[in-house]
Amino acid sequence: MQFIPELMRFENGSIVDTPQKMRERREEILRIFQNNAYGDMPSPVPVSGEIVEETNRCCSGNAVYYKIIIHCQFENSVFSFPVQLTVPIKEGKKPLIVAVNFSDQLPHEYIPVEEIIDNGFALAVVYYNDITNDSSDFSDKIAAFIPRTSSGHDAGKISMWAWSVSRALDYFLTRNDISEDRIAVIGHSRLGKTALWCAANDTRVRYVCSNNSGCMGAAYSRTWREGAESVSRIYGTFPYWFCENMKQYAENKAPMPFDQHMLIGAIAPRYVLVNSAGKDDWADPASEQNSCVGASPAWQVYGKKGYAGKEETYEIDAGDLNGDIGYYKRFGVHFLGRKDWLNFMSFIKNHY
Ligand code: GTR
Repeated sequence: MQFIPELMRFENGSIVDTPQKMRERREEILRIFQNNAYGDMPSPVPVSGEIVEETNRCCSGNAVYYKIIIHCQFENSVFSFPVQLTVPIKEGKKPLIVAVNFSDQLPHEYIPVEEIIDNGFALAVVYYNDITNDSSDFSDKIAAFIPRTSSGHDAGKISMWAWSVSRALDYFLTRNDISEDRIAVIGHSRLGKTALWCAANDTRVRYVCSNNSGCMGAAYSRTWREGAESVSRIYGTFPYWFCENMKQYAENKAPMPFDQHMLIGAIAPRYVLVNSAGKDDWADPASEQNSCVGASPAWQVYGKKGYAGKEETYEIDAGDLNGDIGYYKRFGVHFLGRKDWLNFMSFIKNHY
């Protein structure tokens, strides 16, 4: 695989060395990823939320649980999807973590609701199959509302899932119990890729955690190693996550105009936590860490530090949660667990 991208250089060759230029570079990077990787991010549409279930008995009386239907108004029809919102019972506006997840079950093995509530966070769960199926079927749910064209960069499924988180935010930000400047998004694996892509596009997301997101998530493709997923493998198995233009890179027919430090860099100067797992070779923990290092100049141009951890590969159960970009490699396998959540909540609180 050949690579041409430099984070801090525009496509026309000029250097990115001021915050204003970085903001422009961000636009360019988003366009590069839309045109060559994830496909277009669908446009926003007017949104409303309808509460269909509510109980204050949640978490043994510590939280209010709401089931809400988000209605997205397209030109001639409405696309609706459910979200679950759990809000601690206490005064004032609460920070919100939106988890885009593999299940609508709650609690779920990936989501320790009670502990999240005890830490003072409101929690919203978006179930990805409610948005569009994780398959090559582009006729279901939101996919049916987005016309397919011959552009080569129609929205892939990751863009659709990311879009839905932003539409849920449109609604959450109308509520008076949610703190608009403390919005976080978390996702695991393919949904960790989704969380990063959502945060890159949506500047209302102040904190993002990609958990074990690997190839086309946080992992730097340039430092790919044997045993890890490659761009060719991921596109070969899951072409529908992406757009058709990615095929040429998967087949090594053209140099890749992006790498994942650029995706992370597009989130600057906001906060990114990259969580890896020691036994998750497929997601390439060392390359996930390398992207953090590679993305840092996007923060430095704002006078911030970016990644503040080690450059050498971390041992197990080590990392840094203090930088603007955090990185942690926990013990164990591909999973979103309690330790990952504790890290994310600490990371957020470190950056209030
Ligand atoms: C794997 C895929 C990874 C990762 C993972 C997951 O099969 O190759 O990129 O996304 O699935 O989402 O669990």
